[in-house]
Amino acid sequence: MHRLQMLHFSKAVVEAKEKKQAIVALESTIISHGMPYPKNVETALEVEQAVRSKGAVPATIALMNGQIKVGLLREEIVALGKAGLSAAKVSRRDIPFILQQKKYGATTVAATMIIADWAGIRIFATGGIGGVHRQATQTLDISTDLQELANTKVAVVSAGAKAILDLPLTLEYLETFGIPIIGYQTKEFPAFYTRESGLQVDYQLDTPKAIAETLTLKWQLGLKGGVLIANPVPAAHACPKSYIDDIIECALKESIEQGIKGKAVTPFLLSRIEQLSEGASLVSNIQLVLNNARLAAEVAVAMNE
Ligand code: PSU
Ligand code: MN
Repeated sequence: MHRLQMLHFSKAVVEAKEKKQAIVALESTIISHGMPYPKNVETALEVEQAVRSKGAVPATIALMNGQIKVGLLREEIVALGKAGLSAAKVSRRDIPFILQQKKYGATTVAATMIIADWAGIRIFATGGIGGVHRQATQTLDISTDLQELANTKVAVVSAGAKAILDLPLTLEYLETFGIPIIGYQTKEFPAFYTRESGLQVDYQLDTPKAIAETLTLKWQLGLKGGVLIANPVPAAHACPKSYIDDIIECALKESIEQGIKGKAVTPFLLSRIEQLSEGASLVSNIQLVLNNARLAAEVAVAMNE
């Protein structure tokens, strides 16, 4: 069977394809591993609504019962949110295993990009991509998300990269692999919970139209790979920088003491930061995802024009 026959599109996504409407891909690891239940479900549904509010159709991607789902029903989002950490966190390497085992698989940025590409969806919204971890020189912990951006033809709207990472090394890695970073209405690379990082993006673009035209040119030229669209968290919902930096340091120290490794690192840190900030980081995280969903929808609509 060809892989395209293995994609299970929701009715809403099939209709959107038939009508040639703009579609935005959404990931599911953020639901199962990125936020606690029931906020994760509420947020996932609001993110879909945010995409619709800007005239595009959302397609949340996940693996369920041996199927590759492009577009989830409300009940499916609820089930994945309830499954939480018991769902598999699926990156590139995991896709065939979780399909064969017919388990719930929540797709990371990397896996969602792969499936979005198969489905012909070019724009994808997440919270913050994975990147080069601090201590990577010893642990070699570098998210597969970066390799996927280097290779797969999908643009990812993200509030920069997660502040738990080594952001200067993440930018070096992106540069090495020729992955462009567009700052939306900013010259500064945003740091997930905050708008500022002290680091610069390659290009500031100020309109969804300019972004759409640039993406179209990149791909018309046959330049492989994706683009990172860095969209800062709305100022009203950003965390104070020194406050959140101290909390991140504390959570990182605990992760080392407890020997947290591999794909457990990011979920552990996000949840510890949420506890230590008494929920403040979760508010920022939710708001930045909604903001990314709106921009992704605007870019997807502009690409359709
Ligand atoms: N954005 C969020 N929360 C998340 C993620 C993104 O606001 O939990 C997820 C994405 O699925 C991303 C993953 O691919 O974190 C990164 O995991 P790792 O560092 O293990 O590659
Ligand atoms: Mn990792």
